[in-house]
This record gives sequence, C-alpha cells and structure tokens, in this order.
Amino acid sequence: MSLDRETWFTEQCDEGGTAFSLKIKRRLHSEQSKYQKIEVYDTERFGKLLVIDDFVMLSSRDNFVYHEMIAHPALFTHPSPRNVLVVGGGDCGTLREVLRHDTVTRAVLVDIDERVTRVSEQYFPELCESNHDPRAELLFDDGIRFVRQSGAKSFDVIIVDSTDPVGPGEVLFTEEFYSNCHRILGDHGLLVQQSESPLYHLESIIKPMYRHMRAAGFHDVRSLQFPQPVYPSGWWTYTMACRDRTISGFREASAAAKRFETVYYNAAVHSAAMAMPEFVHKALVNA
Ligand code: AG3
Repeated sequence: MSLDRETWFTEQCDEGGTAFSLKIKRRLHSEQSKYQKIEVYDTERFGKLLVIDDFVMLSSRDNFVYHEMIAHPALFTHPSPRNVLVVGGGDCGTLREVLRHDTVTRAVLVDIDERVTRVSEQYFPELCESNHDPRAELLFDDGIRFVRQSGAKSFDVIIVDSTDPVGPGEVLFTEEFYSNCHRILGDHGLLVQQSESPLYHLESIIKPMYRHMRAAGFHDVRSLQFPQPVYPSGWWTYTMACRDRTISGFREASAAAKRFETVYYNAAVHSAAMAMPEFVHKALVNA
C-alpha cells in the first residue's frame, strides 16, 4: 500500500530499512535557512511536527520524553550543576528543562541556526517559555567554535542536543570536539549527547562515540535508553560522559524530591534508563 503524499509525512531510515509516517493535516511552514531546510507540519494526532532536512526533530505530543531525559539525568548526576551549556537544541525545549533546576545560575544555548529558534517561538511557544529567564543566554553561533574558545573549566554540564551525524551536526560527534568539551568542563563535569537508536546505530554511532569520548580523556561513559515514538525504531539513547570519575549513581533523594513538574522523568525512571539491555551492554563494555 502506498501512502498518499498529501496526507502523510514520512521519514525514511536507510540504516533500519524502515520508514515512519505521521498523518498530517497540512504543512504550516517551510523554508531553506542558511544551513538547512526547516519545516513545520500540523499532524492529526501528534500536534505540531518540526522537521529539519527531512528528519523529524520533535512533535508536540512526545517531545517531553526527549527533553526531560536529555536534561534531568545529567543534572541530577552532577553534584551541583551551576553553569550549563546546550549545544544545538535551537527549539529551546532542552533549555527549558535545564532552567527548571534551581542550582543552575547560567544556561547558555549555542545553536548555529537562529531560524530554528525563531520558527520554534512561533509554532512551539511552550518550548520557548523560559527563553527570557535571566539565567538564559541564547547565542546563534558555531557551537564547535564556542567550545574551542571557552575557558578551561567554565561549565559543569554540556548537553549536545544535535541532529543526526550528517550535515551540520556531524562535527559534534568527533574526538576533537569531545576534547574541547573535556577541557571546558569543571570537576566532575558531565557531557551528555543524543546518541540515536540502540537497535540501528549501536555499531555505527554509539560504539564510535564511546571510543571518541574515552580517547578525548573522559573517565567514564554510560548510556541511557528511553522510548521516542517519532524517531527511527521508536527507541533512543543518550550517552553521558564524566570528565574525571565513574558514573555510579545520581542524586536520587533530590530527584525524588524535585521541586518541579515532569511528565516522564522521575527517580525510578532515571534508574531504569541506566539499565542496559544485554546486547547493548556486551557491545559497549569493551567498546
Ligand atoms: N534532535 C534530533 C535527534 C535526532 C533525530 N533523528 C531522526 N529523526 N532521524 C532533536 C532536537 C530536539 N530538541
């Protein structure tokens, strides 16, 4: 059965030999920015959909999983996160979650493409609701250069909320980038990056990421897994690296007593997300 192009948006995934479609009402926005093609669709059941270069970035309906899981596990693992850097994440959903932590005194977001933020302000205002928080700084610049030029030990947590490792996001998956991240992280500093599907990208992306992070000097690397219905395979990971010590747990009591609302994240989900399925564990233990 072929899907009518008028009523369905489809993302094809070559690595999986799969495609995922959402029934759409109409396309609300389309532009070619200086860096990429940005589109917004109104879907039948998933709210609005942000698409960059034909890849699904987020939907109104399920982005809470992605954004809560990229921010809270790292922020509840660091003993006292104050200065946080978000690289990419121009839709600002990650920044909003970071700013829920009252230990955070400064959150810098550096995305190369200002148009992603402007489009998100228009179509996903809920994700941008903390952009005017006095602790937030939005910079539209090259994240690689920003990290290269930042001073030693200037951040406690770095969150890389990138696209797939193709196009402008590719350089964010390299050892050189991780070395600079390592240098600008303070004591017990953590780097966390979206690391694609455990089912499709274990060998091609997650394993090399472990190698590059370790080669860059990170002492320990661990992945977390969670469902993400709109991404290829519906199953996704983040990979977290600690600058100078083993990631053995998190501030569980603080997470359990968190003073902000979440939809997906809680202390039990955090513990569960750290548990590695057998095939993932085997692949990564000696990566
Ligand atoms: N970041 C994109 C994650 C990768 C999606 N990949 C895909 N659809 N093939 C999302 C940014 C959300 N802040």
